[in-house]
Amino acid sequence: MQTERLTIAIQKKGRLNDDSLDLLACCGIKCHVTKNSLIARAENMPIDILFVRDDDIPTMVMDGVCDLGIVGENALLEKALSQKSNGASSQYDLIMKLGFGICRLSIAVPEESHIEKIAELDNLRIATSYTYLLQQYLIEKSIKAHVLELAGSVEIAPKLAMADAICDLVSTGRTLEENNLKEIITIFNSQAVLIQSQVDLSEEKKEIIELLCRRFEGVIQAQESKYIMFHAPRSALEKIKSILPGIEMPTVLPLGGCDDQVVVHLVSAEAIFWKTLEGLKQVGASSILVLPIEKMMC
Ligand code: PRT
Ligand code: ZN
Repeated sequence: MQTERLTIAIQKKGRLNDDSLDLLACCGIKCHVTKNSLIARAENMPIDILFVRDDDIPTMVMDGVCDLGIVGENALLEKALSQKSNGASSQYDLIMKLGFGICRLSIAVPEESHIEKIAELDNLRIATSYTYLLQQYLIEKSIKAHVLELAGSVEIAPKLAMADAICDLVSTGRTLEENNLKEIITIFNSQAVLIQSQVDLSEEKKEIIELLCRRFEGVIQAQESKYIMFHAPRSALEKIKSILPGIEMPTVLPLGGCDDQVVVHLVSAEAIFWKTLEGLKQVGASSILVLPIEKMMC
């Protein structure tokens, strides 16, 4: 009998494509992807990757067409709210946040506008591609603004006098700046997420999902962590513990030929800044190395 293949939908082209493919590759899924691939068969696991528009991923997972999907939380919630307004339920499980595709959905107004607070948008026009997320926010804040739906190039609406404000995704803020707009409030913080269909899956598929989730977690955890190695005087170990976050269990080894010196190895779950390294140096540490971690399994 042929093994059932798990299907994962990812964005075909765009901001989430590279990171989604990298994540799958880091999890050990080997497949050959060409520019025009619509589907790629993993060579070493019973998994098929489908390449689709990001906007279609939530529906494909909710309808059970795909077992898993990687999509921006913004696109997911917008779709879920639109389903709700049509009286349909949105069935999916949010498995985990993936730590990439980080952006925020913000309201912005022209630089020269006197508007500073959200309450001042009462009765004004806001252009957006995210009508449901925006409407939900306006209802929560009891603001009666007119929401104008635009499929793209939302930033241009104030220039064309179509709207007084916009509500769009921001990451660096450069696009707002280039269009002479200033952010007044963030209504939603987003990142890529892994979602799973609620359709009943075979035991085989459940097992692969479990294995994949463990690997996803390992990769994400590894990306956030750093491996640190340095030499230090044995007498400075207590001071070092107060400088480094999460150092309860460092590996301390003798340094060949020096009784009063040790080699310290540890994994830090937090970012390591120059200031921390300078602090270590001040208490006598030397040969300090901070290395990225590729995979991690605790
Ligand atoms: O073709 P397809 O429909 O699949 O792609 P798309 O064009 O609809 O989406 P795409 O690739 O632009 O974005 C996919 C997902 O990436 C979004 O749903 C978000 O979850 C995430 N993401 C992260 C972003 C951004 N950052 C982002 N900055 N999506 C869009 N932007 C746009 C934003 O709309 C604005 O035009 O980038 C501009 C602002 O960027 P900054 O850096 O100038 O602030
Ligand atoms: Zn899209």
